[in-house]
Formats: sequence, C-alpha cells, structure tokens
Amino acid sequence: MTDLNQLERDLLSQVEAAGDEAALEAVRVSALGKKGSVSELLKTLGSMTPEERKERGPLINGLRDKVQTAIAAKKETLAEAALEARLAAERIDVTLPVPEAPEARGRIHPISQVIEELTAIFADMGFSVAEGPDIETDYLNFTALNFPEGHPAREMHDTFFLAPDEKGERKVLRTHTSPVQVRTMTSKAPPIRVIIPGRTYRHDSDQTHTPMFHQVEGLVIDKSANIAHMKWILEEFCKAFFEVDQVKMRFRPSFFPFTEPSAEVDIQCSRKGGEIRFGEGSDWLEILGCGMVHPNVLRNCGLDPDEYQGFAWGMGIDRIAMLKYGMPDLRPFFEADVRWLNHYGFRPLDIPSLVSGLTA
Ligand code: 2NL
Repeated sequence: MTDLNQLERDLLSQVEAAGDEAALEAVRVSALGKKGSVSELLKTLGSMTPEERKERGPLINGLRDKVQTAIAAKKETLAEAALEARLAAERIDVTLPVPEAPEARGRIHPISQVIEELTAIFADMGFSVAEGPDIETDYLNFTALNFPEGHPAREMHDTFFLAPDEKGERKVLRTHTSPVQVRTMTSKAPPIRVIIPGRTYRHDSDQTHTPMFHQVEGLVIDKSANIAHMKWILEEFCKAFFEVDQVKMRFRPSFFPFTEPSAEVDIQCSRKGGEIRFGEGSDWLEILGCGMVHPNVLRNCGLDPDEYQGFAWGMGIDRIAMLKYGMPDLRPFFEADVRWLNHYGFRPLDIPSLVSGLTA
C-alpha cells in the first residue's frame, strides 16, 4: 500500500520534472513500458488470489490511469511551451521597412538617366546611336567641320591639346561630339539618322561649366531632309523629354561654322519662385543649337551637296539634366559624392522607355 503511494508520488513528480518530450518519453517507458514499474505491478495481478486481486486491482489500475493522464497533460503543456518559444524566437516586425535588394540599392547618375531618356525618344523616331573616341585628330574635330585655320576654338585657352606625336600632329580632347558625325558620314551611306551622346572637353570652369561635360548631337542626311523636318523632330523631342503636351519654340538666327543657316533654339517656360516649368508661361530658355549642314562639311565627308542635304543639332546633356531635375549646381555632378547620388540618382530597375514612361 505504502509502496504504491510512494511509486505514484515518484512517478508523478518525474512527469512534472520532465523538461522536454524526450525526457517525458523516458518517464513513460520507465513506468508504462514493457518492463516499466507499473507494467510489472500489473503483471503481478495474475498470480494473486481473487480477494487480493479485488483489493489490489483497482489500486494498480488506478495508478496506471493517473500516470497516463499526467503524461498526456504534461505532453500538451510541453507542446504549447515549445510553440510559444518558437513564436517568440521567430517573431518579425512587419512594420519595419523592407530592405532593398542589393541590385536595387545602387543609383543611376542623372547624366546616364538623361542619356537613356533621350535615346528612347530618338530611337522611337528611327535614330540610332553612334559613339567615337574622346581623343580626336585636329582634322576631325575642326578642319572637316569647316573651322578656319585661325578660329578662336583652336586656341590653347579653349581646347585641351595633347603633346605632338612623331609627325608633329597634335591630337585634341574633342570639344564637341561632331567628329563622330563626320566619322558616320564618311563610313555610312545616306539616309543617315543618328544621335551621338558623349563626353566633351573645353578649357572652362565655373558654377555652370566643368572642363569635362556631356553633349548630344543629332544628324539627319537624306536627299530632301529640310528645316521643317528639323523643327518637327526638335519639337517632338522637347515635348517628350520635358513630358508636356505642347511647347512653343523660338528659332533665332545664329552662327556655327558647320551649319548654314544656323539657329539657336529657345523653349517656352515659366519661372516662379526659382522653379522652371516648360510648355507654359511667357519666358524663354535657350536649349540647343541647330542648322542645315554646311555644303563644305558635306563635301569634306565625301557627300555631294547637290545630291544630299541634311540638318544637325547639338545640346548640353548636363544642362538639360539640371533643367529637368532641378539641380542648381553643375559641379557636384562629377564629384562622386554618394549622398548627392542618393538624392538625385535614379533607381537602376526603372529603365526609361516611351511605353512605361521616361521617369518612374
Ligand atoms: C550647340 C550647338 C550644334 C551641330 C551642333 C553639327 C555637326 C556636323 C555638321 C553640322 Cl558634323 N552640325 N553639329 C550643329 C549645330 C549646332 O551645337 O549649342 N551645342 C551645345
């Protein structure tokens, strides 16, 4: 009798003390397994007299039931505790901002963004993109483009010249992307429709000029390409680039050595409180230069001016980037400051296209 009570206390306290499911299972085997303490007691019932069995039977069976019940209850408690622990350990704060994937974390420089934008616009009008070297011959940068011998642009204080080579030839850092147009005219047969974005260099440095800057030039050569085509292309470009439905443009007579006639082009804008808006208002802002390609340039490129004609234009990429995205100073463009780039840069996966929109 006493040993049954003692066994019950021992087993129940072992059940209570079990810290996890494995420990609880060990207690169960030691009590209710084939050779367990309670199972051994149950086996003794067979050799008892009926009187003994009548007295001991209910006690031993009762002990078995109590131990079984205690084990089942403990099992449930342990499972709940395990779940609670997992929930606590795996808790996430869904209010935290989602971290950007590494490939989305970088930023596209506004210059690259604007080049992508204007490439998308002109590609839609059937233009291809041409590129050329930053270091050019004096011939391709000046002579072929109808710059006379003593032109001021050919002076040291305007242009970066490299040291003369064995033949005494001085190469230059190209002062415009026009030499690539010469290369295109001499290597491809008309009709030609190209744009040339790229780095250009001039001896100039202040708040709105850096010694290295970016230009995009365009060129159309065909048998009857004329000023009306040029005006339409430039107007379509300005509307698409500044993302407005209409914009007035003003073509003022001007001079470039490589075009005749030449014009400087202003677009309509409004200036209120330091903010510029395009396609509205009564102010004007100069945006590009253009003209009909000079017959001398056509001849220098092996084209007969009596058979072919065309037009060209050029504009500063840095300048139109500043205008479109409201950046007051040009110098930080080329200082590689990540804080500036984080502020003014563009998301790498928002690729400009006319279909999805130029700017996200
Ligand atoms: C400006 C003006 C211009 C061109 C660039 C060009 C090139 C060839 C023949 C004729 Cl090969 N023209 N380019 C024509 C007119 C203006 O640029 O203000 N750029 C920032």
